[in-house]
Amino acid sequence: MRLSRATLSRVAPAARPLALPRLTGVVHLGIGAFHRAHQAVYTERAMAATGDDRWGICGVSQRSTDVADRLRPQDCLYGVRAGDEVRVVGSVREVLVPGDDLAARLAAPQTAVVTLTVTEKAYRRDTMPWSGPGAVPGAVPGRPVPGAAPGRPVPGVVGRLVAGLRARAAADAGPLTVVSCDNLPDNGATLARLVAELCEPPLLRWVEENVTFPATMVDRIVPATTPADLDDVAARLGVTDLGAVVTEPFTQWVIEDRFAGDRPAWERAGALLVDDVRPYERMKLRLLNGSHSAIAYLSGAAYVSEAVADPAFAAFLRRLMDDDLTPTLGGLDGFDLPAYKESLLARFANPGLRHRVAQIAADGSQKLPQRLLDPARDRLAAGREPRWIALAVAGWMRHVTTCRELDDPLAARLRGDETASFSSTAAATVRRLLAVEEIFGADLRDDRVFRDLVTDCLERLAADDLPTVLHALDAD
Ligand code: CS2
Repeated sequence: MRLSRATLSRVAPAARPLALPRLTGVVHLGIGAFHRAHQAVYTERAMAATGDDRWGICGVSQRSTDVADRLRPQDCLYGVRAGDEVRVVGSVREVLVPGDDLAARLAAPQTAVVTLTVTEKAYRRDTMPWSGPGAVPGAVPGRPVPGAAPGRPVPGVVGRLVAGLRARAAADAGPLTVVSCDNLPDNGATLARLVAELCEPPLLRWVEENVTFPATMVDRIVPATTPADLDDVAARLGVTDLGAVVTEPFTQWVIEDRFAGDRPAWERAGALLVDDVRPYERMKLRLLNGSHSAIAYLSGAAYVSEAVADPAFAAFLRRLMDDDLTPTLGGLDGFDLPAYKESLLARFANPGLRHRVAQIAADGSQKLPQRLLDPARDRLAAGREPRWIALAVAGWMRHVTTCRELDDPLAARLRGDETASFSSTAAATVRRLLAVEEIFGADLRDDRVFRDLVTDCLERLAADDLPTVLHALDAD
């Protein structure tokens, strides 16, 4: 028996949805496991706390029909298991797939908020219509893209969003708040800039007057769902659920309080609305995501929990956080950073979460800059040697040059001629990869101290096993 509104009565009362909305007020771009375990849960809780049932979610898949195929037969209901608790979430009302009329949803007057979890690479400037391999002839920023039409928007998430904004402006459907929930610094302003580049002047004026792009920090560890997870959730719910997600109990959402119009009462669901998200965002991107990337490229474990179960590796993560990352954080007066760091290690150690390091290792070119390279810059500017960051970056370089299949939008360039071996010297590899300016910028490419640190670490990783390398670096 499949989960649906009709079969909800078979689910234990405590596991039934907290709210079943009547209207759709939110459009979410990128309805993957993360959204279903994060914003969708906050939105449902907000509706339950206030009784305001206008905030159903229209989820949008960017590329495949997989989520729609799973959720549509279930009336878009799905279970979230966090620790030992499973509950069916009721906030999603429909799922759109590529080709569906997203612009009409964005132009609907009852849509007041758009949220996005579309991963770092959707924000790449070099995929805009006037640059990169997919460039459209004659395309320039600030002019309609040649060939683009309401039914045929510019490809990419930002292109589809702009087509929706154009439809909304034409329909005079009122203000809209667009909330980027991706792990990027200044995610709101970054998205606003990309949107502006795709808008012709009259549309840009309308956007400036009617649309805001608050910044947010989102946090919840959500591994990709496995068949075993689906079996487990089905056993707990008593019905089959092909849309289930398994996550951790911890969840956090900090949102810049800059809304253009109405919104769900997310603060009633535990979200923090603040004037300035940056201190939180920096702390999370550097300490949590930075540590995650270090685990992905150095530990050699298959799962995050296995990596941190090794005391020597956990000690390395502490040094990375304490010596190289924490000194780059500010504006967190009164916040208990030592406790936050310990809580991160405890979350990573959670044996109930089967979080594959391969999931984190993907798209390194899009993740390293904000997680590890910006803090490296800060340390270098302070005259310090960020050796633990350098070790993680060397681990990434080893990964890039030796892993069997590199899952990264810059894969072709990163691989270069060095296929699957340390055929060249560490120094040559470091020099070649540091020259990829989209990742390292000209400043880190030309920074002798940084280059020497990374080269030293890569040489050590090639010569010795990780415990030996960690021990030697610690003793230096
Ligand atoms: C992870 C994040 O895959 C990754 O790169 O670092 O998805 C991480 O699990 C989340 O940001 C946690 O909030």
